[in-house]
Amino acid sequence: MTRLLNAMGTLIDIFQEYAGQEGDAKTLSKGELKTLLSKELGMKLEAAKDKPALDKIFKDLDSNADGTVDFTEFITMVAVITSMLQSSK
Ligand SMILES: [Ca+2]
Repeated sequence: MTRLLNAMGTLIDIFQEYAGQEGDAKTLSKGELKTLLSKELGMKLEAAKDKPALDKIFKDLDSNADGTVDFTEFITMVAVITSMLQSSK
């Protein structure tokens, strides 16, 4: 397994782990997204005051506005954040 294929496999594993927690196992609910952002990106979104921020992130990611974040929408977020990390390196 090459490093890049390994990294891609990790992205799929992470998405499936959180998407499978409740409801449709192929998409992230808002609650699943919150847990993923918290555990995998260290984002603190637990407090009630953080709800507007979470709502905005979810709405921005849900580009087809179906109320869930699918894998394509998830990897778009990963690509944007990765690009930001790369330009600050
Ligand atoms: Ca969606």
